[in-house]
Amino acid sequence: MGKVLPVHVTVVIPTRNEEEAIVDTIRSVPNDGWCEKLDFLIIDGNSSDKTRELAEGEGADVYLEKRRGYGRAYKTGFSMASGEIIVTMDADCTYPGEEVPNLVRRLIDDNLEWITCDRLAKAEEGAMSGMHKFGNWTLATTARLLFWYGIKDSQSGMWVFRKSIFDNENVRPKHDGMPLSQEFKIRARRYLKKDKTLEISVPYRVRVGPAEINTWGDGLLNLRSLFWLRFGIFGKSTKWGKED
Ligand SMILES: Nc1nc2c(ncn2[C@@H]2O[C@H](COP(=O)(O)OP(=O)(O)O)[C@@H](O)[C@H]2O)c(=O)[nH]1
Ligand SMILES: [Mg+2]
Repeated sequence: MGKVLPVHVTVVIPTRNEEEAIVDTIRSVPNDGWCEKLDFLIIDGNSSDKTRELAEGEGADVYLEKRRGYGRAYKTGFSMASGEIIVTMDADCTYPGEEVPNLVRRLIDDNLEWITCDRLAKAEEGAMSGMHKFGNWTLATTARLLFWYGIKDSQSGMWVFRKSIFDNENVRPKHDGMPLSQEFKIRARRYLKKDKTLEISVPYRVRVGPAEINTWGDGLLNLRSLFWLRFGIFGKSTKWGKED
């Protein structure tokens, strides 16, 4: 193992009924002293299964965010995270937790502020259905054409970044739903210095546990949100922190 990174890292994970995968997701991130402090912050959207108890059993901090939405969960989590570096991932074993130390090291060594992970180049067999691939391709291409921001995977949910980027209000994503993912990338590329941001390809694996995602509904919502963003129109959204 290399030298201990002198940073406090908080892994923020949104959950909604992820009892089959939350424990393995948390355990997938090495916790052997590679950084000065590592903690896990689970933002749970009213799970009706054992997700919250299981996460607490792994030593994670669990916050019950009763307001619905993936974006809503992240806005709460970002405002609450105590680490100077924030890492995100889904609670479904799709993202490579074992890569977290390398990604954080890269952020520090290359003096970056923000890394987004691309799933498309290294997606494993069966990780994305044909439909899912088509949807991702459509959204990613539309985002590239509208914003010319040079990101390959507009929908990925694994980011590694310094919490200080949010000192700039323009970098804070606003959407309460799934479109927060593309919005965050667009804002990071527009409002941070280009050479402080990077997209890195990581493995993407088959989901553990049932997905609640509504393929068509979420796909169309993402597409519509891209156009709204492009023309500077913002839909209704709740505020940044724990409470409105
Ligand atoms: N807190 C919270 N988490 C959510 C909500 N919807 C989805 N999630 C979590 O967000 C992550 C991404 O959702 P997922 O179903 O994997 O979407 P996909 O990866 O885009 O297919 C998972 O860990 C979900 O459990 C929600 O309304 N509230
Ligand atoms: Mg997922």
